[in-house]
Amino acid sequence: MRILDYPGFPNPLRVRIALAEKGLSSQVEFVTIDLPAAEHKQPPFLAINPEGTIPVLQLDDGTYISECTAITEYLDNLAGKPSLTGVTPKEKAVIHMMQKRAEREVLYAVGIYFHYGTPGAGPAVEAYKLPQWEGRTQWGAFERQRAIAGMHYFDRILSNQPYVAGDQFSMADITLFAGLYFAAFAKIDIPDECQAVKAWHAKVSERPSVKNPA
Ligand SMILES: N[C@@H](CCC(=O)N[C@@H](CS)C(=O)NCC(=O)O)C(=O)O
Repeated sequence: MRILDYPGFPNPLRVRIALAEKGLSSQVEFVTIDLPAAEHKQPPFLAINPEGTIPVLQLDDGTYISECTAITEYLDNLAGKPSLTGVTPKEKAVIHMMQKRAEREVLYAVGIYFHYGTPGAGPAVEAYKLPQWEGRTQWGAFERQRAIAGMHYFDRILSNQPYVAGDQFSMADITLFAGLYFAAFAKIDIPDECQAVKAWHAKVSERPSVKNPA
């Protein structure tokens, strides 16, 4: 298996944590896509993933799988415990739902703020984003507030349960962790009053897969 990514970016981190959780780190080869130079927006990469984003998993038969959730699901089904995407129908549905909330309300909200409220990933990448327009900064600011509201939402959830989707660490925790990692990079602090998120963050930061991702 090969992973096409760029180390240190939040979405690649999601898959690298999943690989470490599943004990699969040694089974993948990493191929660096030069994101700051916008290699992911050029035709050869767009033929692999039309969204023009990383990471992408390439299987040994040549199949390309994009989307962190799809990649994580594939890896989860390859190896045994711990399950990251759930076993029972109810677990699978709850993890899917909470993952999506962490993705949209924190990780993607931070991403939009990063691209439209800050200089973003540099001129080569930002040339492929929406051009200058009046609402650009407002949209960034709106999504920054959305990310902070998302943190408050997860604070309420984590006040009542140890992990984002219930009693077990799952793909939903990985997504929220990546969202907070991106938030720290974009200088959006976890609000002081979000003590449950802070405690969860400290606990998850101690996991071997998070301390030492693939
Ligand atoms: N929906 C994608 C999102 C991946 C994504 O946004 N990756 C970022 C890197 S952290 C990226 O490639 N950004 C490139 C860009 O926005 O131009 C997934 O889940 O894999």
